[in-house]
Amino acid sequence: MEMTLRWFGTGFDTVTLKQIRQIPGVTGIITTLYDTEPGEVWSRERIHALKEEVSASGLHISGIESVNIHDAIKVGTPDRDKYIDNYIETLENLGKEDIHLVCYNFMPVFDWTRTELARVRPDGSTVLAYTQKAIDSLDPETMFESIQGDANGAILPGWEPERMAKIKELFDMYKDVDDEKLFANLKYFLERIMPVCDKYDINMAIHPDDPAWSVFGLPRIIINLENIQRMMKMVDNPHNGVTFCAGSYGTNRKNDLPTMIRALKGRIHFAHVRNLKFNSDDDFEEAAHLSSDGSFDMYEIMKALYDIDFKGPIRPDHGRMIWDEVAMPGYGLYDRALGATYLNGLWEAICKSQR
Ligand code: DNO
Repeated sequence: MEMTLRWFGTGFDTVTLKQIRQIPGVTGIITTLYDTEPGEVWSRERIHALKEEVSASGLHISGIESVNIHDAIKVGTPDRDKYIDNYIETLENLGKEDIHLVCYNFMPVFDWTRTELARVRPDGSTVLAYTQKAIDSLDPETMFESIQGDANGAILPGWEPERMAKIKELFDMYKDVDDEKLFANLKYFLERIMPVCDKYDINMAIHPDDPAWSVFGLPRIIINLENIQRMMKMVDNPHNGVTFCAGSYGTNRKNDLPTMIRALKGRIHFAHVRNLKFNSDDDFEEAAHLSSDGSFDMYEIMKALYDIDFKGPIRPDHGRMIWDEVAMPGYGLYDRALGATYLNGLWEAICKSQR
């Protein structure tokens, strides 16, 4: 595996490449062109400039998170081919710039959903949290307004104010889309992009729906092993793989994370590893990466990745806000640096004990 950190780019991230370079064992950057809209073509020039900026800091780009999918593709509207053509052009430009990993998601309307961005934990740190009660008693617009104040001025991926401004329109677009339709639209998209992925050896790594169940009545399909296997079988190409996000699949306590990892051998192209603490089945908060701070056994997760001979990029995921840092919720420097160091420690111990 290669330890990486997500970075949103100059002007969007409070964390600098120089700081990331100083986290021991982190060599790769997972990034994006944060100011592009879904459906837009990424020019080769801009990708090249991003690459140069990252390599000037002594790091390199290990993958893109995300190239977002236009709603027309997810809904399957008549103009979807235009947006798929653009997506293919972006993949082509990434391939020409020697970038071979793309993380994306197929969640309708929202990306990940949390009901609080700054829940205070007993140690005084603040974390992202989710409680089903809040979702059941709010409409999405009210929820956006209620969490926006805790975003520390950052634009949260998937919760961009322009999108939220047309939220009613977005919900309307999806009114006839159920799970089956979403699967069919995903298949259509994957079939069209696989030739360019084959040509440039680009691994597509779908990110799970977070939380791993339907929110606000919207369909959500990338939620468990059965559905991932269905997705991989319907377009059976090794470039059609997954981002194994422990914190997202782990929201559903029926998902046994180490078993899932072992079953996905060869098709996990990217791993997000973090811990959650459950207060009940439908109330959880994000914890430090350390096993004893949350509900997951992080050793077993890393051991499963080791056992499947995982060679791709891995990154610590949402961190707590600690030591008075002010940053995008989940994406400060300090706790993710602690997370990377802890995961690297587990990995070293696993490797040495297996010799
Ligand atoms: C949340 C992230 C997601 C992820 C996208 C991938 O913090 O893991 O926003 O980047 O779902 O497209």
